[in-house]
Amino acid sequence: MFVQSLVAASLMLLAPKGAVQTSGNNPITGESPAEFAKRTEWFRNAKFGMFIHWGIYSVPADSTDLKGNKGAGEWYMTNKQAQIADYEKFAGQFNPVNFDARKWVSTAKSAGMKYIVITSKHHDGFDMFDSAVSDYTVVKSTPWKHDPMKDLAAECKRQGLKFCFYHSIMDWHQKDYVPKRSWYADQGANADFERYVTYLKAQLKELLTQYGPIGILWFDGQWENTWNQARGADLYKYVRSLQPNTIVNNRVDDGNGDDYGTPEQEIPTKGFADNRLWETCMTLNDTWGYAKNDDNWKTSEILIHNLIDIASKGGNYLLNVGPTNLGEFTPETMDRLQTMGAWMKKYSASIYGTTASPFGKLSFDGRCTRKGNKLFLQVFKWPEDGRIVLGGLKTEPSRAKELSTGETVVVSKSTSGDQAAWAIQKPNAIDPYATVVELDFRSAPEVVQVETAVTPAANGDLGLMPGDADLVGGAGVETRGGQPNIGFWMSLEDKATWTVKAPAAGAYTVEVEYACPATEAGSEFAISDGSESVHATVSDTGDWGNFKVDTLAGKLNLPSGKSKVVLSAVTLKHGALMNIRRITLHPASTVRSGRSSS
Ligand code: FHN
Repeated sequence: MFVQSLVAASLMLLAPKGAVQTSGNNPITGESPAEFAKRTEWFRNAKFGMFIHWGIYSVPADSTDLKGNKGAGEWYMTNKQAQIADYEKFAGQFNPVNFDARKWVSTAKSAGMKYIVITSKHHDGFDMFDSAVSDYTVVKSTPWKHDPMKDLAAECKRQGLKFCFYHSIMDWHQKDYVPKRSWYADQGANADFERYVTYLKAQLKELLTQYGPIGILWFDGQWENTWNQARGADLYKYVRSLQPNTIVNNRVDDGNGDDYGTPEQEIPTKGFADNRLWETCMTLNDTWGYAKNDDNWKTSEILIHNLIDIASKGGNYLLNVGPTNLGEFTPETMDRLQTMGAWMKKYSASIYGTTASPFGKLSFDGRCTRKGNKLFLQVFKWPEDGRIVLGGLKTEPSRAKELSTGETVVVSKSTSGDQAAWAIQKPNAIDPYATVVELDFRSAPEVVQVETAVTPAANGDLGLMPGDADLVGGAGVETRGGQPNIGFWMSLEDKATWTVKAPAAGAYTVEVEYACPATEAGSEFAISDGSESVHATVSDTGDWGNFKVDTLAGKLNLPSGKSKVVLSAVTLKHGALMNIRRITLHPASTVRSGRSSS
């Protein structure tokens, strides 16, 4: 979840920025919104891609640092504070004799993925392509002596997937890149960063002229002080000058001229403002580059629900694979992608080419996507009574069917009396991950926003969950241990607000399920009912994924009916507040006369 380096976290704070190509012309190229829409149409429709982090770091395949903490496999040089000469030895051991481009691309295609973004060069500076300006390459420095990018570009063309490159601006190997790693003997006294930019552009020219059409140039590693928005704008223009149709992500440097946002390891609560394009990139386990010590694989259910959730908010899902040093996908990778592919085979029409749900929070456990005059309801879990209620829909569907079988689904006016609410009966054909109901309309469905509220469980508890929160700021929902939590809480401006509906005015005790490592503990937070609040200091739970439950001192007083409960940080002692899995309001035994609300 929360990548162990604050560096990644700083990316989170930057990710939503960048150009908005839906209003004015691109400030760098002058491209109009219509031209931008045409260039990015395939990306908007694709919704699902494969990220591949592959390099010589797959030889040690070790994501731990010198203290044994788990990080990311591709950060081996930093995790181990390796000298360049020691790390270079892995190039001589990189011999992926089982690499099979056709199998890799077929696996992506069968999973329902429409594009592949692969690391041409990661921060370690090792080139996984054939370069005339470097000897530190897969062709010149390994016993394999082969350029896998040629094979993958050809296979993507043959199988109809877009071929895209990841390229790191930061380079821990190249002599002219600065800043140098602090443990290096050479601190770059003779480095010439302008010469490095010339080298960077020379390699980008090779990538953009030797491998055919490149769908996306996925930049990364733009956060160090030698890079800036002016350099980013220059690089954006340079890439587009070589391949005008290539899409460039915001990590070229989050300037005023990039094409889309890249939230990482998290799914924004809502889509980006102004219809800005965005793509969540995420690992299958906890590391991008293969690490034999990382077995924290996400379940297929989480992955399928993530794909649906992202599509329902108008984004793309870039799901990462870390191939081994032999050039193979791990068995867990194959298992997850095959399961996702089976679901997509049934229901991809509810994902590809769709736009975000027109609804606010739904009253059932599921999501919605839209395609013209159709709405698709992806139902994760059917209630005991076998029906869901869709509120806020003023237009009656002309037809409803289960998408994979065509079975007619019964839709009737909800008995709640709400003219915009419809009861939808569970079909016979149910999918274990998510069943999709297609609603057809003779004209564009009219939708009104319905505010949903958290209502009490049978025992009177009010359970405030991450997915029900209205999040403001950089905080976002991610998955840990198979359950959602709010993470990336990096600012005093961040806020989580729940709308709750209490049956009567009353006092509630407050219980918080949270996680925080010792290095980040000590911040203070408050939970407010609008007039009073309870405060606490975050204590150490051992790790970002090690959750514990604390009951806070004090009580909240809720009025009968709807009201707001707000979580905010009072102080941030280090970089982040905590991860929050759940806040539970328990009715206190003593009930005070409370305020009433509408
Ligand atoms: O530092 C990299 C990391 O290794 C990985 O490549 C991710 C993928 O988005 N990007 C950076 C961390 O934000």
